[in-house]
Amino acid sequence: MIKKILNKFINNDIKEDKYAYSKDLKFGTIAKDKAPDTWVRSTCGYCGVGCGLYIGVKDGKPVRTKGDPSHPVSHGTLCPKGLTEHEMVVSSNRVSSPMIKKDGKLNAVEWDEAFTHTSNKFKEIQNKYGKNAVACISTGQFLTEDFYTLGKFVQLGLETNNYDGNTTLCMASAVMGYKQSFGSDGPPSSYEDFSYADVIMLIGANIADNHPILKLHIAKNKKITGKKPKIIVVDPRFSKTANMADVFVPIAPRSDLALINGLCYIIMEQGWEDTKFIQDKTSGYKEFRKHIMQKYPPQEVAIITGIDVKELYEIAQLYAGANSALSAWTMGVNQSSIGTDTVSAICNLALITGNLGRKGASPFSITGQCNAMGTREFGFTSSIPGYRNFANDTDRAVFADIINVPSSLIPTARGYSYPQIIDAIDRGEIKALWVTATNPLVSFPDQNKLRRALKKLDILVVQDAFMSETALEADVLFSAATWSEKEGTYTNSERRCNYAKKAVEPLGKSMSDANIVIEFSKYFEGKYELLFQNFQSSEDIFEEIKKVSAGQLCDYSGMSYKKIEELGGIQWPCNTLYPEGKKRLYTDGFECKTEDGKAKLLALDWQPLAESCNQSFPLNLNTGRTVEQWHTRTKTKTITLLNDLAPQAWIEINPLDAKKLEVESGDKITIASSRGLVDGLIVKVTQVVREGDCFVPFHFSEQLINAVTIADFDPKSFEPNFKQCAVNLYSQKHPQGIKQEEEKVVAEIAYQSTKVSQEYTVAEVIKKEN
Ligand SMILES: Nc1nc2c(c(=O)[nH]1)N[C@H]1C(S)=C(S)[C@@H](COP(=O)(O)OP(=O)(O)OC[C@H]3O[C@@H](n4cnc5c(=O)[nH]c(N)nc54)[C@H](O)[C@@H]3O)O[C@H]1N2
Ligand SMILES: Nc1nc2c(c(=O)[nH]1)N[C@H]1C(S)=C(S)[C@@H](COP(=O)(O)OP(=O)(O)OC[C@H]3O[C@@H](n4cnc5c(=O)[nH]c(N)nc54)[C@H](O)[C@@H]3O)O[C@H]1N2
Ligand code: SF4
Ligand SMILES: [Mo]
Repeated sequence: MIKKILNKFINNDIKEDKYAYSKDLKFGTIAKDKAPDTWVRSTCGYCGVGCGLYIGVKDGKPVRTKGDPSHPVSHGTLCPKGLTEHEMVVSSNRVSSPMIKKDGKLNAVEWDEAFTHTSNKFKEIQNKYGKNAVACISTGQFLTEDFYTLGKFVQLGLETNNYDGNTTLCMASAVMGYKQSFGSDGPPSSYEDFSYADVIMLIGANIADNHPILKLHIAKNKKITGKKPKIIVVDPRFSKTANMADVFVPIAPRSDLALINGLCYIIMEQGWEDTKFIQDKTSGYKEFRKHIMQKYPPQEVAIITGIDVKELYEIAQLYAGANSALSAWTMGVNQSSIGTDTVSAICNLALITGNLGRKGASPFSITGQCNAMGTREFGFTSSIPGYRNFANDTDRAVFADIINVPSSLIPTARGYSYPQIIDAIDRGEIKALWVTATNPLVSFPDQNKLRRALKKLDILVVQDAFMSETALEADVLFSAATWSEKEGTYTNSERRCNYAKKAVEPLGKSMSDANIVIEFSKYFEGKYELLFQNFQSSEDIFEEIKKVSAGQLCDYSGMSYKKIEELGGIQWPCNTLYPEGKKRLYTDGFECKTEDGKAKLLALDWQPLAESCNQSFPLNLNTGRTVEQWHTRTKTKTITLLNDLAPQAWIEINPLDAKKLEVESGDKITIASSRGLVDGLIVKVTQVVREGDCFVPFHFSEQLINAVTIADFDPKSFEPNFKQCAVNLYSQKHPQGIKQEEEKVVAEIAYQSTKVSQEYTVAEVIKKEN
């Protein structure tokens, strides 16, 4: 059989480019006609791991990528997306010219026409309805230089503060959680901590699919510490990452906060806490302890989480017994309407056990997009660049002074968040939307509501490098250069600022995002002169970023492009005190940004889901990713290798639910919530998901699962609750869907609608209802 496959690969009749990888693998060489003339050292532009790579260039086009062996993050390795990234640049889905829609069709135009048309429209709207009637959505996939420029223009040039990013769908809860606990955003950790921890707890983080190169750092652990670390995976779904676990915790959907509080209860009950650390480094212990001991006894927590009391004790003992415990999380935690508090609960657990500011000991938010971290520091969305506060007079004055603008220009408050912008469009308050490097028509929850809102706009401007679903709906399209066609920096999860070099010229008429903004600003009287006169190159922009950050927690002042390249990235803070950067925050002598310099222990409560399972919609829908595809697939859908591996959406359902629907793997079914439905999903019958749960990837616009998801947001971070909503499934044999027995529904409703803090305990209510 294997021979047969190999024969197929080396058969000359087969189109060369389609099987190029296999051929290369077989012969261990690069097909001659694709051998690059030069290799340009750069950084991967997909995920927040931030791997170092070389881009192979031939005849002005990227033709290869290969890992950079000297890079401290990836040591020469890349995942399948990094390995095929050059193909993304030359994809047939690219846009090469600005466009304007006429008679329902996008037509290529010159930049001058696109900018004149858009600026006239923006001015007309702002004159009629006020400055804030124009809104902008940015992204975690720009270079820092791009979105620093964009933020500066939107906030200080267009003077609207209705500005937010797709990062609100992603990292906002981590930002707000860190702020609550430590007084500032900023992951305190290093990837190196995966190599030093003796216990690693991965919560709602499927790193095997989504941050694969991180496994390298776990693999090094045994070599360094002499023993394999214990890995705890907390996830309602037995993800690929769960395969790595010593302890798998199949938690009830979105009950993580209760689980963590329960672990804290056991640790304090047993006297396993780190009293000295609590005393020296934290505040609020007394109230925290009282809150936990009153409300989160293990018996209660077992009911909420579905994890046995005995197992809770085992997990608590493992975590508290570690010399250094690392807890790392991503979307299973952030994407929740109690995401912010769940993040702070994870910080609480780290704090009471003294797991902060040491090798291998940290609460670590892993970032998603290549530059999610950069937007947090310099995005000008939820804070003023350099982690400054809109509401703080000094912060505004200092920032204005550094960039030489009147301080009256700096907004005194954050404007609407992403979901609030959509609501304001729906109400008719916002008339113009400028969407940059994000594709809301696939990635935003509750698509019917979103689509209704967007129809009400006077103008939709989309700035994209590819013909995305949202770009297709644009009135004006600004065609952007993408990764490898522009120069600048990305900052990864461990605060490492990496240099991404330009390897080829932008496609057609497209320009770098920073240049689009700078050129556009010239159509608004005096704005270019006020904001961008000094920006003659990417490095000029980086120099301003350095000045803006000097003396702040995210201090870049000691960096330069040259130094970043030499060192393979630099972790902030980087200044005279830490000229080569700093691996960890909150180490000895490095205080939190709270009033007393101490980390806060916070009394936080688990809350039931906004939408409970019920008789019409008795199952819970979980959504997420797979290793081969990137988000809305604009970048991956034309890459043969990736698409061959994951060509279409699927739905994972438990064998018991499959039995109720009388379906088998490969059959097609429909999924629906009270908001929308998706037809023709291919069934994968698997015990990976619990009975009553199902999982669908959100990558595929053809099977738009965000038509089904719920518009329910964390009130502190505004992050959507993407991972849970009530659905039903419909098969050919069961067109009425799954019917849940009455008893179970009653129990479910009681579970969903009862707070632990209320008069009755959950256990009592369930007993009563039954
Ligand atoms: N291949 C690939 N890699 C990517 C991306 C991509 O699109 N493709 N995107 C990047 C981006 S922007 C991001 S944000 C990251 C996301 O990376 P991850 O957060 O790892 O990705 P997800 O698949 O969205 O969700 C992670 C896990 O959360 C679990 N989960 C669901 N509900 C709960 C719950 O209630 N509790 C807990 N504990 N877990 C739960 C899911 O079952 C899933 O296994 O990936 C980045 N890397
Ligand atoms: N149901 C569900 N929905 C989700 C999630 C989930 O887990 N479940 N996850 C959420 C998360 S964490 C995220 S991060 C979002 C991601 O959602 P999106 O941000 O919508 O996803 P992308 O496909 O990465 O969109 C990026 C856009 O930028 C374009 N682009 C690429 N490079 C460039 C460039 O250099 N310049 C410009 N101007 N454009 C460029 C791409 O073509 C693409 O259209 O999805 C969110 N939606
Ligand atoms: S792990 Fe992330 S940064 Fe590394 S190659 Fe893959 S997508 Fe790129
Ligand atoms: Mo994300």
